[in-house]
Amino acid sequence: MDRKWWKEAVIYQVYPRSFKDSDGNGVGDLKGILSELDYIASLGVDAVWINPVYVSPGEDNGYDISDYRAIDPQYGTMEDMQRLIDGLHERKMRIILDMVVNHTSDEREWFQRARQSRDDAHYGWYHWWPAEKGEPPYRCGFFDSEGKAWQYNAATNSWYLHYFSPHQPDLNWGNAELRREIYAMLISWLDKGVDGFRMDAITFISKDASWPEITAATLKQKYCNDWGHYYASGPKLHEYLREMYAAVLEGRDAVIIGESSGVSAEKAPDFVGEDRKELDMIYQFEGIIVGYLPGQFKKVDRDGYRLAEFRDVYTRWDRALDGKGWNTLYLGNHDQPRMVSRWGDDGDEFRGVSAKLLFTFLLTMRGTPSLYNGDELGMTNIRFRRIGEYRDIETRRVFEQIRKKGGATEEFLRDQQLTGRDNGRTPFQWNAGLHAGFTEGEPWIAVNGNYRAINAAAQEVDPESVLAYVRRVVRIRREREVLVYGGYRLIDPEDAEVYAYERWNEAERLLVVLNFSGREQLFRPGGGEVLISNYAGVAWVAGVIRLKPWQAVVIELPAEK
Ligand code: TEU
Repeated sequence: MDRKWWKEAVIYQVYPRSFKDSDGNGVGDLKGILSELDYIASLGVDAVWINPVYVSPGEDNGYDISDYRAIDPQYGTMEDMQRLIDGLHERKMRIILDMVVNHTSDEREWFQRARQSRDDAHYGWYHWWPAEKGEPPYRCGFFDSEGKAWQYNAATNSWYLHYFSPHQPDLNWGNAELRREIYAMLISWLDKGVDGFRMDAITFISKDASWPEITAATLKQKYCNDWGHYYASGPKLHEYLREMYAAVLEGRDAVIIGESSGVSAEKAPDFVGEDRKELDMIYQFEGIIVGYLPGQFKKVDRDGYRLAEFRDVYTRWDRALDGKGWNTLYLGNHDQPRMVSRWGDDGDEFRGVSAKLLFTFLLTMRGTPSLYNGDELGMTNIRFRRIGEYRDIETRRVFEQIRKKGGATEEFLRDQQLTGRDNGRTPFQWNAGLHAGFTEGEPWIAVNGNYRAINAAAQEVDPESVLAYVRRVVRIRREREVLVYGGYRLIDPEDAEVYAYERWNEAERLLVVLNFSGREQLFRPGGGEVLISNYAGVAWVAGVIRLKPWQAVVIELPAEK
């Protein structure tokens, strides 16, 4: 495998809206991030991924872009962005921008023109169904209050396609002029010094514009009963990705990471195989849906998930890409609940140790890890009770869909306490002061009430904090080549509560033992030296470790001959 900076990197994701507010309007901004660059550098990370800050009406917190080449005034100016690029580079970190090219905002000039007349040159930059043909065939609109993806437009007497909200019309990648415009825009950002892109919903860009009827039965048989799988199987997807790579990435040292809903481990090499030249890495979804009840919207088993299923997904993905392409790891981001609430135990007793265990996993697996801001403090789900507390378009629209059908809205709200996206979007908890030190104004979304106990200032002075542990494990990952390029080997695949694996190469061998339970477990590593653990001591008697609840231990073993 070729060596690349992005294979060796640890990525830190900053959600600008909730990170730090510099001007008191209650919304985080670029100057806020600039004021905390030393904090970010202190984590030891190599690259920072910034969620969208382009001009946007904010229907979907910036994922509805109306100007790709300018910064939204609520986040700052282009000068601030340039200072951010330079400030990160000065500190030896790279910057990855989030880019949304599956759709635009309906306020984007292209769409404003397109919707005036079928004769407008931009009409063909979007997808339309002429009303003389009757109603369009059903497609699912994720953020639509009726769950539909077609919206009628009177001026053109036609329907436009929107996989997300009606304010997010899908771009027509079949139009070569549009594609050229997108590539030029991406290059203009690389020219400013940006080091790569996280491409939003990129697997959805190719559509079968013969618009076949997709019945419930087809969806079930061919697409795992998931619209994401259908949307990710467009006929020209690979052709467009290759064209984009050739036009934008070829010959540059930038990275392109695709958010890849609807892609299975088996198909992953088609996207990131090193000979493919399509994407460098993808963020997969199979890991994040472990424990979801089938066919239901973000509903999880209240008894938790099964470790066997979790371990199987990560092991399958590692095998699928072994020797072929490069993997990624994440357990939280701006679309997910808080990592410790979903995958660990966020109660007072085990919050710290279980968060540390999850970081041990992320930082010792094979693949580039992305750490989501706030998770390094063990921040937890806010668990809103009422729909009015939510800001997220997804939660609000799905609530509407259920209400319109007379469904169980109370039950939906209970599920959202565990899985809703706003759980991961509450303000970063800097200190025990007003609004957790995030803003001097009124925060755009409620601050989690536990900020007096969970905050960065308190953890800075506590050598046992989650924050201190994350810094230690990040350092270990950077020092040990085996943790980047070494192989992955599963140990004891049948154990119901303990996930154990080795990372190895000719010179080094590390054994990672993770007790994914709140009970003590016995494990027999057979020797070696403890490199790090999330508890002060490791109870080791006659070759057997008595693992404490949520204990993580990394053991150095003698290298294989
Ligand atoms: O997420 C889109 C995405 O691919 C999935 O979350 C998708 O909605 C789901 O798999 C459907 O089954 C991205 C962004 O990360 C998110 O914040 C945006 O809201 C969304 O795109 C629209 O731009």
